[in-house]
Amino acid sequence: GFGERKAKAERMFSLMDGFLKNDPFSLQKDIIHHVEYTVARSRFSFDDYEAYQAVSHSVRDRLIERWHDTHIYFKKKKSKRLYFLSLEFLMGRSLSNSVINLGIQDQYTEALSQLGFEFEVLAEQEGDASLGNGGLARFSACQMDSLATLDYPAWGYGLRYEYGLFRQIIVDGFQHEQPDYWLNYGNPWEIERIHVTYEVKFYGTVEDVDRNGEKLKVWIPGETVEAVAYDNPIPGYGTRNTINLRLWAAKPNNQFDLEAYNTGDYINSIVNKQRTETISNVLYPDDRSHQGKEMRLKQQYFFVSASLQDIIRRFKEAHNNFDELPEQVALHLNDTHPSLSIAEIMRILVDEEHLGWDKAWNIVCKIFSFTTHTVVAEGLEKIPVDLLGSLLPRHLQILYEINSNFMEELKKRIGLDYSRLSRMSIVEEGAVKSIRMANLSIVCSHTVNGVSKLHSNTLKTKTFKDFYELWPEKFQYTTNGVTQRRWIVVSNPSLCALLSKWLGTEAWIRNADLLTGLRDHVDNTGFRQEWKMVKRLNKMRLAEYIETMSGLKVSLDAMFDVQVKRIHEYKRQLLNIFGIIHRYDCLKNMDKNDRRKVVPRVCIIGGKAAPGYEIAKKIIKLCHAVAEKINNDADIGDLLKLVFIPDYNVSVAELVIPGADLSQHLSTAGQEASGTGSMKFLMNGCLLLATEDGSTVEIIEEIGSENLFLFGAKAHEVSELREKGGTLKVPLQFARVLRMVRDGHFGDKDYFESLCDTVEVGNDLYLLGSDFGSYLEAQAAADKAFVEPEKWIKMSILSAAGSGRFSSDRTIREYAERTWKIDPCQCPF
Ligand code: TH1
Repeated sequence: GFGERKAKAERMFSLMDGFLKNDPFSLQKDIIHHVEYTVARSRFSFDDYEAYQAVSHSVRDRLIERWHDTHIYFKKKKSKRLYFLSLEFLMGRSLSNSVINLGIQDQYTEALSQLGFEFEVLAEQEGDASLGNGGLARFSACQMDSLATLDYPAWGYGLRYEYGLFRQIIVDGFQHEQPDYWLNYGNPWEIERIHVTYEVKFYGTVEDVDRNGEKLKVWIPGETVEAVAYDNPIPGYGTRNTINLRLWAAKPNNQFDLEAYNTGDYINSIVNKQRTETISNVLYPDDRSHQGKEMRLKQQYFFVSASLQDIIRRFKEAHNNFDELPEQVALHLNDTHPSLSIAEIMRILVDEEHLGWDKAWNIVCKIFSFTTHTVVAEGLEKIPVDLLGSLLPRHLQILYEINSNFMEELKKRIGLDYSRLSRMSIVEEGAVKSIRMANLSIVCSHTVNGVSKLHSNTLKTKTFKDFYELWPEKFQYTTNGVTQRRWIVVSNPSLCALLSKWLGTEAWIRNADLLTGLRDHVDNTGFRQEWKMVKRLNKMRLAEYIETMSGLKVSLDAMFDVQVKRIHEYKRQLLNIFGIIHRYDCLKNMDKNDRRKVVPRVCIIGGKAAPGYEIAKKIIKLCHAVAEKINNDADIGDLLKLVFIPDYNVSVAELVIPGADLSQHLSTAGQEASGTGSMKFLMNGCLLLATEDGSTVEIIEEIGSENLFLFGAKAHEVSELREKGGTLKVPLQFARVLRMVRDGHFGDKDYFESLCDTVEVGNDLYLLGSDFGSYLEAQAAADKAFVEPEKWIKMSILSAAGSGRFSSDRTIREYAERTWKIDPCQCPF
């Protein structure tokens, strides 16, 4: 009985000798314990990596205690839960983040120094968990941190890719991709749950069955794969709450098919089984573009099916009526990637739970919310009907039925406007008949979120105009954010200390709005001096990194000018490179006297190109070619340097962002849905040079346009400029730079030709030519501000002071209150 089990549990707990203790002495004991028994190294001989492993295991133990308590508490409280479904999470490293959020960083630092180790050195042993591409994936990670910190009863669900985002290596200036087999040395941050498994089915046929007069559809699948859960504890800051990120891995299931067994084809049947493991094998490296690939669809369904089985099982443990589902469960679709969830939950409720279509549909429409991160209609996910029908035949039927019901309802509302009906249909007719995942998500979600104000307006007036007119109340926007725990506390400890000192409190770590308090000190010269020192220190760290990586020595007096993000034409790294060529050209044509007035610059560019994205790869090569020329020109010296930082990822970002004086965000206005990099730079007191796009528009509202360098066409001007295309006047400087590249100033004339073509008059989709003049003016304004250090520092302070709104805590609170309708649920200490 219950009493007996409780007594047993209590006895076991007393055997544990209470919870783990966090004083430096106890920590040392635990670390040494793990060296001996987990890492299995002899006590007195272990290297930094082994020490990192042992330390991580001791941290993991502490996470597990809180993670257990949190889940027991959530269960007891029966509060409504949020399930955050995302195919991508860019978690980066976990060690520093965990000890900081657990509030035991000082104790660990001391414990380790008594053992003869430096905490930071061990933390750097860790490899990144790169289970995502770019902004969307890092945003998911930031949101998990905020969900935990704000005590929301939330779970994240994702895929445990064995190969994360490829490693970028540069050979001869060209990008090469190498596999990121990140689990090679084990992963102390996950908990394998061999008993939490579900069968996921694919292929097969659907049969009509008559069961006691009731007509049923029965799916007879052709392939079964097993999903195994791997749990990743996510600790909140300043709370005991530690939530779960559950990632699924595919395992072949253990039942042999009898036929193979009987015919004696033992080896082949094992080889065939191994194929199923490949489902969670590798992350697709395409950012913002999609191809109708079968394996990608398999991944999506594998993820959706395992997650929903898990969610429904948990729901059924505590409730026996599906009418309660909307009060107990919120499902969030992070972009359309998990949107097969809609068909899957309908299948479960209709085919397995026998609720009947209408009842099921009413429930389903109340539980989904959807965030779209994209702008362009061409970027929206579409799945060819043939592909879907073969992989998931029953789901295709369900999608057709959802669509035909929707079309009927729509006809009643708008009449027989066939062109509008066909635009809004979930099924796209055409050369390749396909399912429009965004339309599906909009139809079934109670809320459709944009990621910035500007993006949301684009959704309402362009991308999803028809839907907005039908359901204006569904459309919301929730501006993105980033977590100050990772982007200040973990990555910039000196700034962290400075902020706490001058704000007189550490409370900003949980409440970023308090950063506005910095405005009170902006005229204090002592404060400004310290601010300057912090920046200098971070520039030093970055300069050291650049030197070890590339051998290049850079001057700390130069302006560190950074553009790091995925390489994309719309992000216009090419505009940056053209600006650098122009600067170089000017320097070459200047006399000694004029040169003395020039602000020295270290231009830093970093980012990965999708492996199949030719133009993006050429941009990387051009960057190297230009760097080669400039950096080896003795005549230029420290006045201009260009560095490409290879393999940009979360941990590199943690080093680069604090060390930047200026950062560039150059997307053609209207193209960047939000942009979250800019928020991280802003928090770190870095000035922005940017177009009025996505999140920048809102940053301006917070810090004032006088504290950043804006340029370029505004979003509402872009379509007109594009139409004028060939007739636009391009500045002479632009034509000159383009000519230099075409003429082979930077070698590889033929190779760069097609790249140059993309920005030629009449062809210049992203408007590099028409924005170039204004870009150079903004750059000149930045130079001018930099030679007045006191002015620059004030702008820097005011940037950080206005960054509070861009904390993901604010984002999550808005989602929780407005969209998910969930309440905090704080586990007692
Ligand atoms: C990005 C957006 O481009 C960026 O503007 C935004 O800040 C970020 O999401 C977070 O909202 C996107 N990343 C992806 C990745 C894939 C598909 C679409 C997008 S949009 C794979």
